[in-house]
Amino acid sequence: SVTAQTMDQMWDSNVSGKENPNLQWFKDAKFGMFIHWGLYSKIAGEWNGKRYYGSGEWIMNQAKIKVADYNKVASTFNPTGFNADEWAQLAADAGIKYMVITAKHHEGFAMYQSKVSNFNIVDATPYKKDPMKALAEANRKRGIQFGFYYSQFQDWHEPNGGRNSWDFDEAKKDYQTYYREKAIPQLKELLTNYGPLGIVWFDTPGGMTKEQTQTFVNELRVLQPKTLFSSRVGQGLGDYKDFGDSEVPSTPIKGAWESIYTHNDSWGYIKHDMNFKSSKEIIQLLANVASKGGNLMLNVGPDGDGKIPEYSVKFLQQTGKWLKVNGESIYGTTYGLIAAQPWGVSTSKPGKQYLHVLTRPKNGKLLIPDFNVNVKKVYELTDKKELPFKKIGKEVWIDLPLFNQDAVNTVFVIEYAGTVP
Ligand code: FHN
Repeated sequence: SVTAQTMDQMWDSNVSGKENPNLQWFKDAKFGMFIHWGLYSKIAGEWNGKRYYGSGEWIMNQAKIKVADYNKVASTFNPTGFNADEWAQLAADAGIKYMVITAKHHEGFAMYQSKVSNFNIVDATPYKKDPMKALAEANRKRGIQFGFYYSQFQDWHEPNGGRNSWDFDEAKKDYQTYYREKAIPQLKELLTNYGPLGIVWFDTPGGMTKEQTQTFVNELRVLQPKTLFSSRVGQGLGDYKDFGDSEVPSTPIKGAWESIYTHNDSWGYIKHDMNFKSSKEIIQLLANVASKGGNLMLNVGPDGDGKIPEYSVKFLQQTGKWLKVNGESIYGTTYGLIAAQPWGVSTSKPGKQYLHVLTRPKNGKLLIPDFNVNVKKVYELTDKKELPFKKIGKEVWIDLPLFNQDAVNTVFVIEYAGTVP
């Protein structure tokens, strides 16, 4: 059987030492959508005729674009193709339970109406509307938790913004001024003007001591005590752990945590091709992350016109189709009690193990080792058809029916009495 590491061994334990009571929805959700959308979506990985591979949202840094030149992009940004209900419906159809969108990325541009800085979508672009109000509403209408990503330290637009800027002299920066004049007031706008937020997703910490971060967190929490803060708020003060980009822990982990992935090598939209994951890879990634006890937040990058690219729509619709019939084996589960096997991974509910068979054994027999419990029945999740099984010592052997190997993971269920040793 499987033992899970506790969070304390994984990262600075939460200073309060107790889990946020509002985490249950998050732990049950399992599947979120990350959206990176900003001026970089319009530049789309190409500047002055030169292409930049990889994270499109870093184009300002990669091409060392001067702030004055980058500001001009705002006057061409007019995403008239944006439709909040379309995005939220796509998320709902994909089986998404929460959505986190970039309110402000490192470029320093606010994708919402900000009174703190006029470098925002309403005051600096011909679009002149605030997409975030409509998007928040469209998600809530569909029961999807809504939240914002905010780059709280890196801000390449501001003279005192942290890290990686090239227009300003690092030695002359006053981070506290930046926090006081921009980051904190903008975060307060987001926590005040867009209704109940499920999450504020910070990225990445810097320029503050542990005490200053604690004060920062306290100031924000009072506005919406139920909102979850991601661990990249820094100093161990988040409500749940975010692993590194595209990182999945190798062993099951207790507590609330999230793996974040983008389906290609970029978070922001780029116009040239990138290697994409197929929906089969995404579904197997989701099963693998859930089998370790965590959530997968998968990124899409809408383009400069406000459209989610066709390739993203396709894999989200296929993922949603699979979840419609197999969602019971993902949503509300905890980490699997059967260690990962050559055939696949498992997830748990009381008295049940869901077997995500990613590769059918050649002899058609599924071995469940160390499963010394009283097995009541085994069946395929979708058609509930019972399967023959044999208990030999501590092993359970299941005769698998032939199934379409090209289909994404097929899920079988073991119902049992007792506790897995
Ligand atoms: O620098 C950012 C990057 O652009 C992207 O937003 C990712 C998403 O997790 N976070 C930072 C790199 O880890």
